[in-house]
Amino acid sequence: MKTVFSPRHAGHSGNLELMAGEILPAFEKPSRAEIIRKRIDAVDLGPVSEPDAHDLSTAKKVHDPAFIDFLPTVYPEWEKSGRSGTAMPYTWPVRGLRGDVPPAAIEAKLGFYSFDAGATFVKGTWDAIKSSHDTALTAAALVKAGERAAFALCRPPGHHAGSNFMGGYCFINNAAVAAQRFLDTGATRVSILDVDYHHGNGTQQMFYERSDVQVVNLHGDPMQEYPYFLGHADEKGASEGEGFNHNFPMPWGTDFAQWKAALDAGCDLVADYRPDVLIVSLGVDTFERDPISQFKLKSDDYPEIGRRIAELGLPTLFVMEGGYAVDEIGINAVGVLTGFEGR
Ligand code: Q9C
Ligand code: ZN
Repeated sequence: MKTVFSPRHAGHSGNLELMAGEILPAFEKPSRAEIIRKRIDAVDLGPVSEPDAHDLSTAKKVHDPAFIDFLPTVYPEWEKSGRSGTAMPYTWPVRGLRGDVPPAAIEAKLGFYSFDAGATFVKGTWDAIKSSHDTALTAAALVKAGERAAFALCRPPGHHAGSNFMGGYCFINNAAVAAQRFLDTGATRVSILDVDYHHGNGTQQMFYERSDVQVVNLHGDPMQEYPYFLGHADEKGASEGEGFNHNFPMPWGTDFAQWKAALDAGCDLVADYRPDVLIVSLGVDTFERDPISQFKLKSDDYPEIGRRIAELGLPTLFVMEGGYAVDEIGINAVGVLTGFEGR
């Protein structure tokens, strides 16, 4: 399997994170991608190439163009207002406040375009976001050109980013942009299967009223788990999109036997939809030793996930999302891919 990977992800580095009353180094850090990259070589998964530059026109079909235009301005404006370090929001236009007027102040704009404090910026963040977006589109082009599968080793991840909001380490929704690109280049139906531990709230929001992108999510129950405010089983899609969104919330402590039953059910829904292409939002934060997650999957389970997905027989784009147990992230993420290849 071919991989697309950009060293420019590394500029998104040294970010801080608000975590249970403390400010800590962010869990979403450069070594995640570097260790996956090394594991690809160690198991000889296949060639790794850098992304081509893509314009943002496809991103602006699934995101509010004003949101996309905002992202590269964040850090320059942050510095212009005399600040340094990590840019992050601290105030949000919740129910009853004005959520329709972007303010002028940079700290307020950060809140206007986010749902939490988890999408943070340093100087190299925009370049990393753009490289991650380019990585997804370049890997999508490989699948479009006839590869059975390709791996977009995206960093930063994307599935928490919605049409006009960032959060949860995510800025541009790489999987959603790839889905739109497939539709714009001949596909009629695309499925997104999100196996990250966290609900892909951004992906769900973007396609909730659309029938051309089926979204299937397996994740921690939003009653207990981040991102909390979306991802319940009764969210089935609306208007045109009714019946095309599927959620499988699971409780803390879920082991592979339980999780695999949800994967089987999700794969059956994908098969019934008969998509032209499958996009897998690949998070491995379901791992038993993930530092911020509460499922119990073991390293041996990940190849099994890949084998099950391969049984669908679909052209498949894997897009990297979460996974914070850095020591095992390469084994687990690449394990899905080697399992998909039947080895
Ligand atoms: N810092 C992905 O896996 N954690 N994002 C909330 C407060 C946020 C996860 C705890 C986790 C975001 C792509
Ligand atoms: Zn996650």
